[in-house]
Amino acid sequence: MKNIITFGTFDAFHVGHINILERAASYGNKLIVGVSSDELSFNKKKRYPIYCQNDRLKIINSLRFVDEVFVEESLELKLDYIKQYNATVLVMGDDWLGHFDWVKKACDVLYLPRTPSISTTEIIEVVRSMPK
Ligand code: C2G
Repeated sequence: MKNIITFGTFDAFHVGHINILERAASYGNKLIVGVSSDELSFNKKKRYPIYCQNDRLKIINSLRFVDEVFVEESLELKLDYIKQYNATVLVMGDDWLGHFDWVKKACDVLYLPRTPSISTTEIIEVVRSMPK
């Protein structure tokens, strides 16, 4: 049994999120996803997500290649989550390259290439710039 763990805000859910979750799942038998709490998201991005944490959890939990979800309360708790969920691989997009190497004592860490040309921030900007 190989448990894969990954983390993210997954706000305004888009194909880049699907791609990383689908690829993460392909590395093991079980995919566990830590979805950032609204407070953690605010601390990271200095704005609250468009979708509240319960809705973001519900969306991620409904995907066929996701087995379990939980609320990620802090970036510093990564090692505790990895141990709690018996994860053998941590998968993150390469915008986080090197950032979580400190958990390598507990599991493998894989940084996968991000899907180009799409992000929640870009979606917000496009919608904002649309004529009323
Ligand atoms: N992602 C991607 N391609 C995109 C956009 C996002 O592969 N075009 C990936 C990110 O690299 C990340 C995941 O999708 O691995 C979730 O992205 P975000 O929702 O932006 O998550 P973030 O706020 O960076 O949270 O503990 C770490 C985090 O909580 C990461």
